Amino acid sequence: MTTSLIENPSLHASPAAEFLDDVLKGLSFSSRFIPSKYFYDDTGSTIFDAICELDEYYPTRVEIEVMNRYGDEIASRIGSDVRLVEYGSGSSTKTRILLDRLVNPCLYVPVDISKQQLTRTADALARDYPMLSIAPVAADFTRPFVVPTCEYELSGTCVYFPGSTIGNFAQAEAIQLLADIAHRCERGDGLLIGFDLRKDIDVLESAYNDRAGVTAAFNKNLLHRMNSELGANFDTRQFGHHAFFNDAAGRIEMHLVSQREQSVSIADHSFRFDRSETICTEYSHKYSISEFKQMTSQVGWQCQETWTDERDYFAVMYLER
Ligand code: AVI
Repeated sequence: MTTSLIENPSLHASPAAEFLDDVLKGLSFSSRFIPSKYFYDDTGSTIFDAICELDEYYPTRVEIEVMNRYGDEIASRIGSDVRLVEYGSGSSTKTRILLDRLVNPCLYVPVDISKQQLTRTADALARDYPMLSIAPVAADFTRPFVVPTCEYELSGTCVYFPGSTIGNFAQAEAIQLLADIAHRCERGDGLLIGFDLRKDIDVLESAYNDRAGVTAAFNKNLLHRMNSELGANFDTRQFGHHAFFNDAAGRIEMHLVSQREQSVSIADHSFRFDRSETICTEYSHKYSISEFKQMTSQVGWQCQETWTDERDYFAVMYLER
């Protein structure tokens, strides 16, 4: 059973105004930066699903492998009769692995910024899990939002945060988000989180520079979005895609690179770009297990268990508040 979509007030207010503010602010910095959450309109979410199918892009495949292999152990760590709240639910592919194994989950709350995808996913899950109560929430989970409750007696809440999305936040922001999640939880509640591990640079860089150019299209979709939604006039052919591993910062960085000197106008503002000047559009941090334990323990989480694949490419960690 699915309840109707709950919209977070901050999403409802004026998403276009917020997008414009963030773009104008981000393009005014000397190192230009646009938050990666703006990748995910309907087109961006569809392109992201295509990225997850690419040979070079290992994180999704490997995380699914870990979930399939250790799903029973993970489900027994989480326990029965829980409310499962998923941050950035997307197409909820990995969630199905959990839902197939969890004992009597009381309520599933997928939280996502893309309303269309949320509705599609909740409808599909409701068909496949007719006994499960589903309460989708359209929200930017970095902002406060109300988590639906349920009529049954819960043993607790488990926040599920898969997909290494935590890596897309600057480290200080990631720690803040983990602290916010802890504040929204009660003592004994769980956090099941997936994150990408440090590995060979070639493997990392290939994952973000696929041969078919799907990641490049994902990156450039941001330019199309700014043109169609903010009335910007980016010449999308005059920006290239560049992704590289910044070893000192422990992260992949994705950039849009100006191919020539050019000016772009957005609303009443004009921005000049030199040739080779970039807009950073995404960080994707790669952590070690010990680094991640350290980040989470300082904000009230205790690691209970970590599961990884055979090559130690990806980790799924269960923590308790
Ligand atoms: C959603 N997120 C974890 C992806 C990542 O790997 O950082 C987004 C992505 N960007 C390019 N490819 C995939």
